[in-house]
Amino acid sequence: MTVPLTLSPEVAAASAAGKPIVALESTIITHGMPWPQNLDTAQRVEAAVRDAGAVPATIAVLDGTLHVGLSPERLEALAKADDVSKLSRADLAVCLATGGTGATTVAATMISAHLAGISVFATGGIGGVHKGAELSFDISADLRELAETPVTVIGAGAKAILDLPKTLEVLETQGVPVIAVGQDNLPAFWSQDSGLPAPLRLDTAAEIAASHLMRRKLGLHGGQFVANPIPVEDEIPAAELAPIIARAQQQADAQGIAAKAVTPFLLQRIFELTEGRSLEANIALVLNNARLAAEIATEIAARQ
Ligand code: PSU
Ligand code: MN
Repeated sequence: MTVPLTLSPEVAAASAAGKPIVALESTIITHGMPWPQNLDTAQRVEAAVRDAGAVPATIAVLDGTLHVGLSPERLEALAKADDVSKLSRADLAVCLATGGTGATTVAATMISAHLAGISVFATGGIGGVHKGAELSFDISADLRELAETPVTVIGAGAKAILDLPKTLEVLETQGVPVIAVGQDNLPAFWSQDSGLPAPLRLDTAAEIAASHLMRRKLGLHGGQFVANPIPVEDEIPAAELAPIIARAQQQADAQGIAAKAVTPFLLQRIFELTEGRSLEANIALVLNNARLAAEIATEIAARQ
């Protein structure tokens, strides 16, 4: 029995030629953004990767096959569908074994990218330790995946809906390098600055690529988390967002939202409470991450 894995023709050709490839997740399309901005963003992110000289590989499970690289038609169908499962590490095998369809989270996208030989993956933000985790135990499987699977993940920090100090503690315990790009503090997704010092700082794509390859030489399991701050002109300052996030969290608690539903619920409520501004910032930061990921993938390909 083999893994039902299909590379798109473009990704297969890039892979055979040793060209830089950037993996992209699909949960952000199906659960992280509303239609039609989700499709428009997914297309623009792919274009941003291409403009920076790399090949995009958007990843999803369609009818029991793990697709690495989606045709424009498949991407559009996925963005339009409203009954797609959210697949993390725990869900991937069941979905594939039963012929299901699902969108991959950061964790499942890392697993898939690694299977396809892709080292670099761009997203918006990673999952982390939720506020109130001391009672709910809600800690994203993304953190454990970063400790396990050797893919460099570029995000704009962790979402301010999370408990950021606890998220950093878990990443440190798991031995995951958290690298802020070009600044000392950890960025906080919609905001440039979380107010927390980042454990590590690097300033160039070349340094991040060298560090990725050094981990491989050392035989270390797991990936790197690269926290790339949102451009200043696109950010929503943390102080402005804090009361909005608190309100969204209260509503989630009052409605008993739990498990997989928490992140999509909070993102949707924050979208409504900011009258769409959070989505605009989210789109800008994903594009920014796609560009940096393409540079890092190019640096890694040049050194191999
Ligand atoms: N970042 C976004 N939007 C999203 C997510 C991240 O801007 O929708 C998704 C990612 O797929 C991430 C997931 O892996 O949320 C985390 O979900 P959970 O907290 O349930 O592990
Ligand atoms: Mn969770």
